[in-house]
Amino acid sequence: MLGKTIPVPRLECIYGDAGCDYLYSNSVFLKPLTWTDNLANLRDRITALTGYKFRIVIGNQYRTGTDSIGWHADNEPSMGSNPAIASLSLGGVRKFQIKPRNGKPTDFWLEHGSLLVMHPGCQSTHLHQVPKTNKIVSTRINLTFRPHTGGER
Ligand SMILES: O=C(O)CCC(=O)C(=O)O
Repeated sequence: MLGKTIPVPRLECIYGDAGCDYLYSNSVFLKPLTWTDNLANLRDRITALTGYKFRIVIGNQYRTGTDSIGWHADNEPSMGSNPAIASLSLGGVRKFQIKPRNGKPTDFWLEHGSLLVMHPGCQSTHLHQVPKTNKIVSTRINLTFRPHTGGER
């Protein structure tokens, strides 16, 4: 992380094609590990389902209800304009909220095995988050499969 440790309220990792480095919030730098067979298999199955190609996957682990991700759009330039993002949820159920930039949120309860697809354009018009909760929740893992414009093919 550019020589600095920046705490995020969840655990994070990245896998992907060589050279597809990822910088977000102008401060958190992630360097992809090589695709594992299982992750590459999931990537290819999701591409077959959606028609979208992916070059990186970011993993988030929400250990307890205190772990979260705040309102944001996934609009980092390294994904190109209007990225399609496919989000696979595993483990505990958490509330996912999405809202137009100046609008009211809609809630989804993302269950184990659910695949949420944010189609091109969504990141320009909408924000999303997984809020903290006081409820007892099981650990959840989320995998977001994303495009990338750089790196080696
Ligand atoms: O955990 C989720 O469902 C959302 C993850 C997310 O918004 C992100 O990785 O940018």
